[in-house]
Amino acid sequence: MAIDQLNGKIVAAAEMIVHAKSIVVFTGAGISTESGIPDFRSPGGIWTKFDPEDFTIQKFLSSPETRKKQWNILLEGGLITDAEPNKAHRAVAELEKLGKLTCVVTQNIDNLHQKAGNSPDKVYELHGNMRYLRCMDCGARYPVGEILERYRPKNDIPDCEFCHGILKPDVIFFGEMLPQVTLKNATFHATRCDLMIVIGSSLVVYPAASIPIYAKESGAKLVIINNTPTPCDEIADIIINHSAGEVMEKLLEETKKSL
Ligand code: CNA
Repeated sequence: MAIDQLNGKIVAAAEMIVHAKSIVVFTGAGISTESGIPDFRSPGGIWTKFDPEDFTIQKFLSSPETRKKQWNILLEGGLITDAEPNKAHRAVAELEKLGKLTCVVTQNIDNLHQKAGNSPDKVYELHGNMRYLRCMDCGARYPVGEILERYRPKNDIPDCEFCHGILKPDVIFFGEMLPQVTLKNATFHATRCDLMIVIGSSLVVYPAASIPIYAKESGAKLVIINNTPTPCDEIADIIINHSAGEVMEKLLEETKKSL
């Protein structure tokens, strides 16, 4: 994208932010690639290495062998890391500090919005959070690090310390329902905001990808910041096909000039 064109789009998007009364930011794996976490669909992404068919809740529950395979995918896939938030996460957190953010709706499971400084009660995680594990029998929730310390040396599938039930990452597997209260809250804010900013999502995973569509259908302006085209481009007001970190940093600078 030519620099002039990029700057023009950033100025226009900043103007939308300045005038908006309620902004919802919707994020996907693309916001975290600059923190070193691979996304799903880019070259080198997780689905170029692993088969999504191996990642269903049915397989997870079917046998210890399939669970072990999934645990190894999670460990090798780069989703459990000590990654740090990047410029894009920090810009989103700064929008909250400036009083310009109603909430973040994220498909990510990496906890980086909270780590960047967004209030946990303003982050709606549609697909859960990889930093935690939950016992499928008694519901006990564990920080993932604690369990990995037990898992790594023996390479044995961890179970619940209290009831020896199956421990599952506290994330949504294929075939599982999204957390309904979170989805309801996210939809509520999407249908009432006047500006929706999508950052780093292919917008092909449903029902999450409905959120920007609900916003647009309810009258909000839609800005999409993503390296590659999305199926929602035709309804967007501004499309910026460029790096999320660079764009968000510039967008924040430009917005601050007029606040
Ligand atoms: P996706 O389908 O992998 O799409 C990511 C999009 O981001 C692609 O269109 C890329 O072109 C784009 N992209 C990648 N890097 C950048 C960048 N630096 N700047 C701008 N755009 C970029 O991921 P979605 O989030 O759309 O799909 C939803 C899945 C991915 C959810 O179920 C997530 O849980 C899952 N996921 C999450 C993480 C994470 O938590 N960090 C990592 C990998 C997958």
